[in-house]
Amino acid sequence: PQDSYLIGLIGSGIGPSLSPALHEREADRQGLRYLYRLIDLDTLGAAPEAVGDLLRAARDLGFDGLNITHPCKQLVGEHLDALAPQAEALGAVNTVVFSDGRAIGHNTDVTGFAASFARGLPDAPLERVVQLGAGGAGAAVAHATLTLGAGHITVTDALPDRAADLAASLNRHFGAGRAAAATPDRLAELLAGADGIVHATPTGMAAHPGLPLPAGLLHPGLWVAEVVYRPLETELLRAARAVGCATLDGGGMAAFQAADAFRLFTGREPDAGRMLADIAPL
Ligand code: SKM
Repeated sequence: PQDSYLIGLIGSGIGPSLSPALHEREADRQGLRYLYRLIDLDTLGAAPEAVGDLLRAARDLGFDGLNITHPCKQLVGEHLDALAPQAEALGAVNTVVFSDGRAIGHNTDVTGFAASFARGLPDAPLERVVQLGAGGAGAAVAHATLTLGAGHITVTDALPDRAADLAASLNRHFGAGRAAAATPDRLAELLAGADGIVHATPTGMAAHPGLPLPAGLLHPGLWVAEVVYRPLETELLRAARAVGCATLDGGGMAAFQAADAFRLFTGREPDAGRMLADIAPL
């Protein structure tokens, strides 16, 4: 196998991304030469639709692979030669591998959340799951949760159409009756009978402080899985732990999606546990 790699991230406003450090540190520990560069649409003054041209440029200039983030994950697919099943099912790509002149799309947000959940909440009951948030991250984690064997998932979103669209697409993919959409005013009733909550809205990030639901709806019979990882300890996780819920922070998804991408780029096995340990101090 080769021993030097050039990887990029295409997206908007990606200056604070942890990906360069996560990938390069793991590569350093494996003795690989590995550069992870930011290709920021904002810096380039480029529109999201430029992702196709940027992808071809990166391939032509010798990049081995790319991560793709907001707002390009759903735009890049049409520029690829093939899609792995997770990316095809979701209609979103976060990892592109160049090999023999072909560009193959993958989605490691799905596999990353699944790996994090399996590791962090291995015994969590999955009969009835409530998910807050039906945006890009929400679609990925809902796919992961149903792939992990969740019986039924109810998705809420401040935009009711977005929740309905995600539920419809989950039912098409996983079978009728596996998913439903609900408005946030039904959360009390939904959570009373649920096994756990997946949180996939931006609330709790530094720019969107606060709780995504009334704290009084949390009860000790729920587990709570968070997608936000900056900060690692969100107000939701603190409130959930205070009432006795088992919790999973967002660091695992961040680390495991990077680990899965690293494996795809290099063909080498990353030490995902070490990558996870890198997240907290970053
Ligand atoms: O899916 C990931 C992507 O691989 C990298 C990333 C980042 O570095 O900000 C965010 C997510 O979209």
